[in-house]
Amino acid sequence: MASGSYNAESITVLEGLEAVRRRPGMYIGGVDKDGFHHLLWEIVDNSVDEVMNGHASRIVVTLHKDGRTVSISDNGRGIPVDIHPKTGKSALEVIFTVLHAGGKFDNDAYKVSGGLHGVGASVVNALSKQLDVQVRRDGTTYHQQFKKGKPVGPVTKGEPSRGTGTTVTFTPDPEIFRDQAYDPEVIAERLDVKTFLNKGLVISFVNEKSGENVEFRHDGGVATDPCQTDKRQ
Ligand code: 0RA
Repeated sequence: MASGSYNAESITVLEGLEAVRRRPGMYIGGVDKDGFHHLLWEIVDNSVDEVMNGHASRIVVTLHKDGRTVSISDNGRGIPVDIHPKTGKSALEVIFTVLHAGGKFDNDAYKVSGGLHGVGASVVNALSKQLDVQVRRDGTTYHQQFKKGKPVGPVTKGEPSRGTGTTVTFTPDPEIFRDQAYDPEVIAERLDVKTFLNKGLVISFVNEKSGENVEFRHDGGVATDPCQTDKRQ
């Protein structure tokens, strides 16, 4: 079946996106401040998984000047961009458009300990005015863009790149979240807790509104408890 044709698969994808947009509360709890921030935690958690599985060491979260657009970057393996045999679509597109895509992968390569990558990514995408994914792998840069969860075009190959990793940039849809904006203090607190709970995790927070740049790390994770630190001496 030709990719992009109007087949059963694309109808299911569109129904999934519509279901999320019609009843966002069913997927993210609500469209208030918590729901708005929940979108960011979903994407950060995918990068945290990549770090905790030993494939990445750093995450950078950027709050852009508009106060609503955020980027989450990691130096992991990069989301796979190979074409999924059954759909003729890239793995990236499936992860970002199929509800619970993680569970639908029958390829073990996409299953990782501690969960499945991509669960939640399609929900964030469906609720975003715009979402861009940039993947660095195989010495090159791949790019795909979505609006309200629908791909604007296929994955395209861009400039050569050193290293590997993924950057997701999204703006929550104001039709769904009205006049919400990201709260830098809420973000900083959450990222700090994440690095406290995950040993070795380093997260930078770049606030382009204020010009501040903070690095969160708690070397030794929960084991930095002074009682436990003492026992090692
Ligand atoms: C599945 C397979 C592979 C990478 C990822 C998922 C992946 C997902 C995310 C989400 C945010 N950052 C990520 N980085 C990686 C790699 C499979 C392979 O290279 O063989």
